[in-house]
Amino acid sequence: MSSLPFPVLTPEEAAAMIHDGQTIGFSGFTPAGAAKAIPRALAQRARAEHAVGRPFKVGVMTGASTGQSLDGELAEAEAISFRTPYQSHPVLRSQINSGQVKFFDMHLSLLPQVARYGFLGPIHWAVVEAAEVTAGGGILLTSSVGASNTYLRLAEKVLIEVNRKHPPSLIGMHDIWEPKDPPARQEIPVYQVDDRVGAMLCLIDPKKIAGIVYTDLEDESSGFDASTPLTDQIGQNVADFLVAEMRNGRIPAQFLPLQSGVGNIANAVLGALGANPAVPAFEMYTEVLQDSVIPLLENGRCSFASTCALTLSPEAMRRFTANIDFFRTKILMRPQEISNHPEIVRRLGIVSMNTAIEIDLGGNVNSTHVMGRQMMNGIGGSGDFTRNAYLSIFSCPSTAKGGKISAIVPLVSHMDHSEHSVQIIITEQGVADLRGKDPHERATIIIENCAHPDYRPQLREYITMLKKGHQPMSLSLGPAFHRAFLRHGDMRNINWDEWKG
Ligand code: 0RQ
Repeated sequence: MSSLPFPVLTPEEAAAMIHDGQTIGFSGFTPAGAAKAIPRALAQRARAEHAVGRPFKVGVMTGASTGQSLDGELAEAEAISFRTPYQSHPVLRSQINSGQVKFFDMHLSLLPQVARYGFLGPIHWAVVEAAEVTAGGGILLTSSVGASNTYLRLAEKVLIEVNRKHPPSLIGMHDIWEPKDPPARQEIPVYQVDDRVGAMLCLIDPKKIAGIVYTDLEDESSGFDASTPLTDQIGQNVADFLVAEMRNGRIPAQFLPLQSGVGNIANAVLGALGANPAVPAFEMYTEVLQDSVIPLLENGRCSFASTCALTLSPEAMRRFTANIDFFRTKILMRPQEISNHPEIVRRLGIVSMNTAIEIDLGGNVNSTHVMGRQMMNGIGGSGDFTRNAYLSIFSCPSTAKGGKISAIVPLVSHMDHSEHSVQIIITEQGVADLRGKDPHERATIIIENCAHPDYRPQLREYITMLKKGHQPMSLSLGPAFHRAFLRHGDMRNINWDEWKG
């Protein structure tokens, strides 16, 4: 079956090599390029061990979130002890929130260097999906890079899933480059979005490769819901704002590279930008490339995309593969350390567009925790980009849960992005431009331009009740919206007297 000097294993044989308590660095940045067969077999193994009363849990590190075969199966088998840096699976999420799984939420760009510095302990295994492996230890990654290049280098032993769904013609789409550690660190030589600076393959000591598992499995990216009038309106507001910035000379006429988060809003924003003739053809320097960018690359509205992952639905992936020679001239996939690196984000002047769970009147953003306690997914790359962007934008619907929750609150219940990094807030209601504004001016603009009309009167009441100070802030009344939701199931019609004192 293989002319390579590595044992060909079944997924079960590969999983049998991994021991309870070990730490694994898996490929996968979103479900794109995630290892699939070995984690499934590992979950089976954990179930079998648990059935005979033996412990079996592993530490799971990836690039970002993954799909059912990795996070899903391992969580359902109760086989995860520790997880970093990002996840989005409902079962794993509930295990994190119940304290069953320890989750370390971190900036995605930092993960590879933190692993190199030894802050996360030894990495016993790298389990990585590849399109091809060479006898000399060259590994052609598939639809993402994530942190695979670093895990492959650091891990004591390596298992490879060679996935035939990904053609060897992917060669040339990856740009593998890793910085040296301080004090030998130098600049990253990416000066333009399409600069290629590294290798096409990850190169490791072939003696570390414990075996290869052959698979034929599609990525588990499901695509996105159809746009709605609400997501379309947010997308339109973002596009209109950027066009106005360009007309006012604050964005150069040739435009600036865009980063966009994942999800339906991000898809709608890119759709609106692509459809707007006033926006010139743009580049993307981003971490995740979604379905909406494929037609934009085809029709030239997006001229080049640097990304960490191709998070494409199976249909979009087939379209990409069928036209791979074209896309090889338009896309580069980089390690998350490079796709999200603050140095490059600042240098290229990236316009970052991410989604918030809630935003407060000071301009602080919560991207991760519902009601301050329940982890949603993690900070992901949003902080890497926001803190260093030329223009940082956060968008979200003005309400959640059928209007019972306001996304604009007096005080965020958890803070990921501070007022010092957040510049523009956009909901379906409008745009709040916070640049150069005093905290009290910000509060008024956020209420009048972005809050839902149902919530504006009570937000106005809040700021009129405040004692003088630099921030629009009350330690007793700030959390009132959240406390009202927890007590009454609705943030509307707040009775301030209930929360005074
Ligand atoms: O809940 O799933 O039960 O319906 O949160 O909200 O509106 O569908 O938006 O899917 O884009 O997710 C911030 C979580 C938004 C995401 C977040 C509930 C809402 C719904 C999802 P349901 P939407 P999205 C690139 C950059 C951090 C990482 C990041 C995220 C669910 O964008 O994880 O930006 N960002 N990475 O009902 C209670 C509120 C709520 C709320 C929304 N105020 N209170 N629930 N919801 N607001 C990606 C990577 O880094 C890889």
